Amino acid sequence: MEKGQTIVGIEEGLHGQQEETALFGMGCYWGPDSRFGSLPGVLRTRVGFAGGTTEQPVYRNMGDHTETVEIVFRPSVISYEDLLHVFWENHYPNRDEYKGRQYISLIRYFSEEQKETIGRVKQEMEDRLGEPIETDIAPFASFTPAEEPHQKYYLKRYPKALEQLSALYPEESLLTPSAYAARLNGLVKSFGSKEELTIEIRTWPIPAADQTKLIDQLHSMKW
Ligand code: MHO
Repeated sequence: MEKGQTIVGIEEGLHGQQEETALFGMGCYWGPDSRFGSLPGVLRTRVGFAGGTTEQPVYRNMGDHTETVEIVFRPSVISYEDLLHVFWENHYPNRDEYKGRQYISLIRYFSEEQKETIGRVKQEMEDRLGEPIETDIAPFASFTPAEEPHQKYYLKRYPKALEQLSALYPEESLLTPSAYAARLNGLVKSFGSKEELTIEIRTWPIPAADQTKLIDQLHSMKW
């Protein structure tokens, strides 16, 4: 359950450490939710709407907002620069608009430091691409999470797995902000591997017995 910044449950120890947030739009948000969610150092992801002015956007009525993924990460494990590379290397930022702003390439930054890093990496990517990058870049203003069925969307195609997950994450509100669920949501789209995740879980600052529970479940999961 997420109460402000406090996340309780099996992953509690993972949170409350140094955290940073990134916000990217790069087409339908289900894909980047899986891709970024699979990366070691990413603590949690949420999909939602940003960059526009429409009040209380929802999937069927997002107005001038863009589909985005919010990524909370530990900068000591993965850097903002690393995330920017994953961002620009995995979509074409200069596509013609299709369905208005829904699928445009977009970044909202949270600090002057992020802004400076964006400028540097953008230049590098433009040199590589051989043309100017048209990603819509501006300071963060708002993010509205999408409806629950859109969160960890690909993982939710596996009801049997969800049932087993409910033993460790008894509520959907625990599953959506979960690092473990983010990794599984990546695995089902072939991002990351069980072996890498097993090694990573052993580094998580949670009790060893809880690490074992997650690892055992990972290896016995029936899909
Ligand atoms: N073509 C996709 C887009 C969904 S995404 C959340 C679909 O409707 O299945 O925009």
